Amino acid sequence: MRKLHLIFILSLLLSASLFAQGAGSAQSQPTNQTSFIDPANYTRTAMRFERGGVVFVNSDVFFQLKSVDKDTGLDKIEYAINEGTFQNYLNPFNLIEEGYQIIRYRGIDNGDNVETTKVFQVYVDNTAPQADVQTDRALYVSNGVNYASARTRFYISAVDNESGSGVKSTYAGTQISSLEGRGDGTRKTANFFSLTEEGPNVLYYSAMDNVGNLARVRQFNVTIDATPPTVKVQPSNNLRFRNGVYTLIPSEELKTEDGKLIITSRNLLGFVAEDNLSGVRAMYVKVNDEDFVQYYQPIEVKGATEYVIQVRAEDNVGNVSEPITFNFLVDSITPESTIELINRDGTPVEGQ
Ligand SMILES: [Ca+2]
Ligand SMILES: [Ca+2]
Repeated sequence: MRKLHLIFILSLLLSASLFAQGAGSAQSQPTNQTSFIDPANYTRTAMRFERGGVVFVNSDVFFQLKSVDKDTGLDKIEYAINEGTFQNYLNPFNLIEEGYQIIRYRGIDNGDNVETTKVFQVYVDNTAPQADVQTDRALYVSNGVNYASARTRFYISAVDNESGSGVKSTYAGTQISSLEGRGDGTRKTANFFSLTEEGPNVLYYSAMDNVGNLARVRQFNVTIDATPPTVKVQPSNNLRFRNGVYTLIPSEELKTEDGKLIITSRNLLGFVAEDNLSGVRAMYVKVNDEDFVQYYQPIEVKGATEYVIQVRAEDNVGNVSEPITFNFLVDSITPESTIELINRDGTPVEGQ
């Protein structure tokens, strides 16, 4: 009884040489350790990955067939790809076509004994994952500019191609030559990160699958707004601000007390807010003991009461200013008016 012993080996092509690799050469699983990558200097190498008994390779992996016959000696090895016909094996070969592939192979000895055909099944994956920038809250978009706050949490989502080896890691960073590992492409706390530098940011991002296919680096432009709006009293022809004190014209002769504004009745108190980047979304006012309500228009003051008004504003990415307190006094003094009879030139009319 003659026996054929065939050994099937996956060989990895490194540089110009072939090195036989054992079955344990799968890439390590993602870890919690931070890793960095320089995409411009990254070159995919031969990689094999196994999950649940399914083997994935990229097209840099070459297949080498070996067989040994102890009796009459080996004549040849034949192999066939998928439904193709058997051909003589001469040199290691790789698989270019992506997806599920079957390699059938058999040895034939000098006594024309044909080994029972063996089958090796493999998925070829040369396609990088699809990566995208995601946030935990909606961005504010104005004039084509994306705005986010310093509290906005980002993550890189990534999905590998169907029948692919799966996402190994996403990468992102503001330095294109040093992208940081950002997790497995799913939405979870460990994968979130923030951008804290105020102003325009360019976020570069990519993702790699388990057989080393790295997605082309893309960039996401976002402006970080970390500063809440500022609020102040609305400028008015009736108001003057001098020496640290508000004075209302024509009540200029009235004194102010402790920096409080003296105004006349039937006046309106207006407030304005300014924001540095994303713009003001809303203002809120609190009049005396009332609750904060959204501010839409100047507040009409009535009666000779004291007004304590707090004002705060929120920008379009959710930064809310601390309340600013303004004190106002309502001037209820009725002006004393007189009437005089005069000539066109302003001189008193005779007979008065
Ligand atoms: Ca893939
Ligand atoms: Ca702002």
